[in-house]
Amino acid sequence: MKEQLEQLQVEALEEIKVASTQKALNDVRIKYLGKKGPMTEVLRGMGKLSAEERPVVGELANKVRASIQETLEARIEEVKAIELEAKLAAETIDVTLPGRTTFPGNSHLLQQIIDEMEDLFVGLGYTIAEGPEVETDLYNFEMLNLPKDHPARDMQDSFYITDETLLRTHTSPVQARTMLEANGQPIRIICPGKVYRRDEDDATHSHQFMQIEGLVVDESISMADLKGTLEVFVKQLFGESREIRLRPSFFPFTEPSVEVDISCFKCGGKGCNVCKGTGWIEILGGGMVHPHVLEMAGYDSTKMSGFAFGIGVERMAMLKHGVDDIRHFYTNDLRFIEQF
Ligand code: 2NL
Repeated sequence: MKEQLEQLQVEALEEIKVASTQKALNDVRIKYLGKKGPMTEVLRGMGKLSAEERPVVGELANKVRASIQETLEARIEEVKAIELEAKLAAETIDVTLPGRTTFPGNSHLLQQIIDEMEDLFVGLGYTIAEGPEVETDLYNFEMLNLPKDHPARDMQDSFYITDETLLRTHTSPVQARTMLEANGQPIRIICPGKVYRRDEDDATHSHQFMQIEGLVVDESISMADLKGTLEVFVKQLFGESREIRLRPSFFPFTEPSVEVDISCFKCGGKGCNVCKGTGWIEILGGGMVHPHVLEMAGYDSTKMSGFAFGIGVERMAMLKHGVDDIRHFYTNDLRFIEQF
């Protein structure tokens, strides 16, 4: 039995030595120390031994088991370290390699101007209203005092989709819709968005451009409210020392109508290339909402009045930044876009 135990120890230690994975070592453990293994068998057979032999063999068996156990544990630690090292070697990354470059973007210049205007008017208590770009003849023209065959429709040559639907030529239909929804109640809105006209594209015209229109309807709104509002807006976007000038004009949806100039921000009014020597720059159009427009939208024009104005966003951007061709805004040339 002694020889049997010593033989077992030699074999087990040899197998432990050559096992190179944790799984193989676990298999060795089960094979030699498991319930069905040779150690258990030897210990079971001890009953047959004499009283003198029993403690001697018992002691040896314990030693052999402890030896196998210890060697196994030591080898497991070794194998774990080897496996970890191999894993680390396989997963090595070179932290000195340059990473992938990302380019943080920013808003397009036109969007920046819209954001600036929205912030200002929201601060004055306005709400931002939006609506569809494919509009009906009713909202785009008729509700704005431009009946079918009215000659003023020629000012806004349009892209028709059917006889009754077209790409909106201004954002005013959003205002018409908002007025109808208001059911005769006061409103104060600005409407930014894309509009479309059947223009020949050139340096200052595009078949698609952006507009911001404002509309206030309430009791006793006057031209003074329009002028005061525009003064605040112009000083905020073009500088505190800007002044405005109102000239009579015509729009079918406002009466009276005005065109609004600002004192030149480049020369301050002396005359230069930006203001073409006049000292003034035309910036927007507006006026008092035509009583017929108010009535069509459900207001009692004897009790309520309103002002409205419309601004071309591209024109604002071109003036502010000295951009000489409207097409720069849409061609996505990074040399242009990245300047803003
Ligand atoms: C311009 C002039 C203008 C309006 C827009 C408007 C809208 C409603 C009622 C009355 Cl719903 N008016 N909008 C009024 C006057 C001028 O725009 O030159 N825009 C670029």
